[in-house]
Amino acid sequence: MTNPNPGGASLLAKHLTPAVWEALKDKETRYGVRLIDVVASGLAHPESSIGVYAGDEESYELFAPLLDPIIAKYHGFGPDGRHTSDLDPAHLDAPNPDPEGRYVVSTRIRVARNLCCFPLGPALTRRERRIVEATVVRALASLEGDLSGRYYPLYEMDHATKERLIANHFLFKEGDRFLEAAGLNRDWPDARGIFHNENKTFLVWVNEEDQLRIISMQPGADLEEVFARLARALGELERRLTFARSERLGYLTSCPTNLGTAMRASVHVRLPRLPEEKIKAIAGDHGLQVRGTHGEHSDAEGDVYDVSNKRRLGITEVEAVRQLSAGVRALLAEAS
Ligand code: ADP
Ligand code: DAR
Repeated sequence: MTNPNPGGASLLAKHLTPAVWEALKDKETRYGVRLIDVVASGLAHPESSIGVYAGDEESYELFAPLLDPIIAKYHGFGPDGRHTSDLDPAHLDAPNPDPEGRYVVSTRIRVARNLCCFPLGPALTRRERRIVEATVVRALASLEGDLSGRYYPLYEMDHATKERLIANHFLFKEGDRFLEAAGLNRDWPDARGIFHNENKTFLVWVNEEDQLRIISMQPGADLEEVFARLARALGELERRLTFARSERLGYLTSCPTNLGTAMRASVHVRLPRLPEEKIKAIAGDHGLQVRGTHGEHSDAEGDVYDVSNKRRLGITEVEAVRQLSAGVRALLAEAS
């Protein structure tokens, strides 16, 4: 089990001072979210890198004395910032960095979304979570063309199918200790599931860490094609659903690391000749983070690394993908 924060203190530990605790400990949002709920995961797991999860939109205002410094540290985004989005594929200039497929195994771009007028995952009741599922599944059922597909509720999925989808990077893992402590796995597997099209290039996770994780992915390094499919899908879903977002923070998510674009654009890249520390150094120089072959809290297998944008707030979607493109080019230049 990897430690996401070897040796370091979580951002919660750094910013939950006695003064902040005194100021916020008796506050409660209209959905009943209290400070102890927001910090529960980081208190249960001191090895957390961040340690907090918001229970609703109001949490980001009511508990701002704790959450704003954490947001500023992670995203470099101050309390007076205003997030802007740009999902126009015409603005993206990110030609395929590996057209011969020598290094990049696959590309995946995902965004998190939550429905407006509901709490976020940690504060959803079982009934609310089922309403979210039904609302999202109804919207997905009306998608057409290459975005059309089928929804698979988790409780109907046999173990072998689940394991195969997880191993092939299509389905979320289960039992994350940080999500468990945040209350995000409550009533599992009720109202959780996955939607995907025929060839699994467009997928939507329902009620995992966020209420939707909307994913475009395919083999190879055609960042522009993956981005265009995601942008098209988001346009269709925005016509059918109203997502939680704020002027200041963009799209709202349970973990503050996912605010703003809520986008993680990643490549699986095989780099057998580069030491991991060198890969992390080059990625870091380009604002990128390195995860293992099976995503967060996993190790690399067969020299395949998950390289993705770190910042999601105060940067547009186009800028995030351009950042990934530039970082991948730097890695391939070093690897060849
Ligand atoms: P998230 O992407 O939602 O933040 P994870 O880091 O756990 O969460 O990744 C989710 C899944 O997506 C994992 O199975 C991971 O291996 C897979 N994944 C991430 N990037 C890629 C990629 N470029 N190609 C294929 N699978 C990927
Ligand atoms: N492991 C938790 C979450 C960090 C960000 N990743 C998310 N949100 N999946 C931590 O605080 O380290």
